[in-house]
Amino acid sequence: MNFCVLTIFPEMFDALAGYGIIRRAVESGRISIAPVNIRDYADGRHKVTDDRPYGGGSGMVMKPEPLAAAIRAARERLPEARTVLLSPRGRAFDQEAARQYAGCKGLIFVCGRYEGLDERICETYIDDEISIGDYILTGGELAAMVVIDAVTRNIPGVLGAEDAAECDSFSDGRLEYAHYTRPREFEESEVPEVLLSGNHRAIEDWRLESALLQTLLKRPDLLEKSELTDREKQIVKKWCRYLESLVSY
Ligand code: 4FN
Repeated sequence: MNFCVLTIFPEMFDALAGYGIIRRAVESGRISIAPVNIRDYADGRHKVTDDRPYGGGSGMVMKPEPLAAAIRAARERLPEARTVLLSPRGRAFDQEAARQYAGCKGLIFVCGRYEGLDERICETYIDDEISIGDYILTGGELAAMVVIDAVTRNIPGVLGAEDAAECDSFSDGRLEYAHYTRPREFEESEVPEVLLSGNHRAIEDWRLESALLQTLLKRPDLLEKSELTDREKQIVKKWCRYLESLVSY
């Protein structure tokens, strides 16, 4: 997968490409991350990328000409790519979208700064608008990094066979079970006995129960969307009855 990112702060993407799984994905050639400085497509001695808003008001707007030139250049490099704007008005980016984007031929991300882009760029040069969540950011760059990170781990070969992205489909739409490692006792707290038993059936059962309980307690909204098997429903019901018993009088 080839990612191209249009930004006025290309150096920010060194942080993404320089570490861990993303770094290895770059080194193995499974992905490339090419930041393009929008300023390189700006005219004049000062290479200005922003201007004052028509109609007045505070803040600055990203000028359309440098953005259009940068997008055209990126499309020349990646003719089959989708052009995606990171924007608070975009469709909510989720795991389903991460999987779908992983199947794209290429992705060109446009990162806003200041108050955002001239609207005419959004209308004519942008295929998708996506948002990583409802909070105010100072720019689209961190959002683009979140999306590149989540998309990359769905690309075949990026994760080891051990924790392949397909394995996520099990934990899909729910939280993971609680994890433990050595030592057996830490600050007066013990690892659940069953995890030391070597009984793999019992461990699998415990982990399923743990995952469902974590989700029920901490992210019940996820249970509404996820499709549970009859067995899983039984486990959730059992815990609901137990939790009810704690507050009944
Ligand atoms: N943000 C809100 C309402 C109005 C403005 C903002 C805001 C960066 C260029 C956009 C924000 C959030 C999620 C990109 C936010 C995202 C951005 C994102 C983003 C500078 C203009 C701006 C109601 C959501 C709080 C600044 C709400 N996902 N404007 O943040 O780019 O991708």
